[in-house]
Amino acid sequence: MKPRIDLTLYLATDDTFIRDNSIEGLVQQACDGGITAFQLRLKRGTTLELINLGRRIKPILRAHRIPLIVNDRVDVALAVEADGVHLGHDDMAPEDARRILGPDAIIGFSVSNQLELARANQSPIDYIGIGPFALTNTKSDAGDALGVEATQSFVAESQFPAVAIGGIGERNVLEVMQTGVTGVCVVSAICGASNVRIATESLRRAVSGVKE
Ligand code: TZP
Ligand code: MG
Repeated sequence: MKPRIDLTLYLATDDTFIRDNSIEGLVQQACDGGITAFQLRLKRGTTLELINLGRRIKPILRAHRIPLIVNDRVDVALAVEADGVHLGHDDMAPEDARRILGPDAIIGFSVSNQLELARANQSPIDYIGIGPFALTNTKSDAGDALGVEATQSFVAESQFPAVAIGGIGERNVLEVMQTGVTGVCVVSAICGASNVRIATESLRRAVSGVKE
């Protein structure tokens, strides 16, 4: 059976914020604080390191019933028996990922313009990530900020539930939720926080408050 993905508060990781072996601690605190979905995203490191990391994180996520999604890498998702993958326009095509991973895998697709939205709507996916919502230093090739209006129109035209990503934090999370997205995906707002658990709790409160 396909696991459910709750997009309310989706955490994605980034190498810059991860020191030594602290990722398990970060994931533990973020789970305790109330993330609802998790994406393993590292731009550096070997394939072996990524797989080993995925294997270490999986039991923490499982204990909280939070799905493990692997960024870009279908092979890594298979190796660690993750719940799914998140793909961008230059990653493996969703059709191929679906064939390889099967009907129960969760597949996410990034959308930053109309063309990608049109492609997403024809693809065998489960959700889209719309972004960047605002300026971000976390992803150098993220592109121009979409802001409220473009995000809103992408959400309205999407066949799939949508999460907004890029430059989202406590200061603008309410504005983001006004676009109709199901939730928000953040990297620095949680990974870069001095207290991961408290930052997560407060973002979760804000997003869940809007959804009630
Ligand atoms: N995709 C679009 S923007 C982005 C990704 C992975 C980075 C989001 O990071 P942050 O720190 O939440 O702005
Ligand atoms: Mg990608």
